[in-house]
Amino acid sequence: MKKIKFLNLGKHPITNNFLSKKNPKNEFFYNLKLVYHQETKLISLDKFVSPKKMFNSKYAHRASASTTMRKAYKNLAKKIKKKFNPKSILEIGSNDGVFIKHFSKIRNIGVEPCKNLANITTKMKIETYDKFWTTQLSKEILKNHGKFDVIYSANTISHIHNLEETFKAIENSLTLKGVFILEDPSLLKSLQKISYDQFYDEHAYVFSITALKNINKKTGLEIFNIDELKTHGGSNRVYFKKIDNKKIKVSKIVNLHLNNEKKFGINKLKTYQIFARKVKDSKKNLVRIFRTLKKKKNKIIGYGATYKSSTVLNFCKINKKYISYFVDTTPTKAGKFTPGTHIPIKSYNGISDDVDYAFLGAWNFKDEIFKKEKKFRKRGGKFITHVPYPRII
Ligand code: JHZ
Repeated sequence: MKKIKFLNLGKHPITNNFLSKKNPKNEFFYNLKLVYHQETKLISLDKFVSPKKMFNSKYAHRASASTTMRKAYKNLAKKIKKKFNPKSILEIGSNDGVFIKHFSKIRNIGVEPCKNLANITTKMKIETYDKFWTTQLSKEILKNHGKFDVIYSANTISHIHNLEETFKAIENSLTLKGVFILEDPSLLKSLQKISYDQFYDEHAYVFSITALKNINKKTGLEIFNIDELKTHGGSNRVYFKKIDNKKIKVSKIVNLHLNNEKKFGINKLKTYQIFARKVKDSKKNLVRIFRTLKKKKNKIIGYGATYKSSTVLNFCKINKKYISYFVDTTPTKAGKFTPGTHIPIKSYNGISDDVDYAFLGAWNFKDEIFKKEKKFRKRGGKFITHVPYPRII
């Protein structure tokens, strides 16, 4: 299968590797390059990083760290119960249980390779397999629990390298009427917002509906519906059914998405070459903002030490010369340093009075953050963002 490189984002560390030491020895770096797959129209990293290096018992991200996400998962659980009335549900990438805990009255099983996270849901009495999703694991789960009416996976399938195996194992684990629901950042939105930070070690892929359709030609699954979401800067919730299940009709929305993507040029290499040029401009302009502010002796901090921001900081070479420290509400990140750029991370305790600017690492939570930081903004404090273009807001 032919793949063509269109963007080189340079050397990057493991995004989950929040460092305990300021200047660690032997920090691992890899080359972050993006490629376009000519046949399937998939966009992926050129070379994948070993899953064990990324997903381990020190996994820092907690899906329940934001109010927005806690509410979103609660509402989705309600919607799934109403729409599909499942008797059993499996979640691939169950993280800290923020979603699956809402299904305590039916058979609810989690799959979570990061042991520290799997321990959290096990303690919540949710049977959790602390393993990677593979054909072998799917067979083990099938033997122990049978097939599932709903399989759900948010921000995880894009992290798994072998897509054909992944989808086939899912298809095989669904009951006849079963549905698979996937949620991942939207390629179209990432291209429109020049949010190149959706690409990092964990995000092996950023999916378009076109590519999802193409790679499922041989898996026995068919897309029947799509919800457009605001979460993570613009995501798609994609509903799959078994091809043989004729009771569920394919919504017109699916073709609408495919046509929109076609119009935008998702199927053309040229689109990605234009994107690459815009990403390089974005870098120049963001660096210019930081340099100008720093020359005028402004104090800049980072807000939300996201995995995404690791791509921005390392690509633009923005380090502690520019950002004094990050604040983040995730307890496991506090007291650590950002991977690659070694900026200290402090636990969130409001924005201190001497701060002039805050770089929005968690730009996808801008509304939640602006609501919370009224005092900072009232006293003249400003945010810096790079999405959809570098500017001060
Ligand atoms: P957030 C993670 O990426 C990793 P990240 C992962 N690979 C993935 O796919 C995506 O999630 C979906 C903090 N915060 O969700 C909390 C504040 O400090 O954008 C989080 O550390 N104050 C699994 O890291 C971070 O920001 C706040 O008020 O890019 C948000 O991380 C809010 C709202 C958040 O995902």
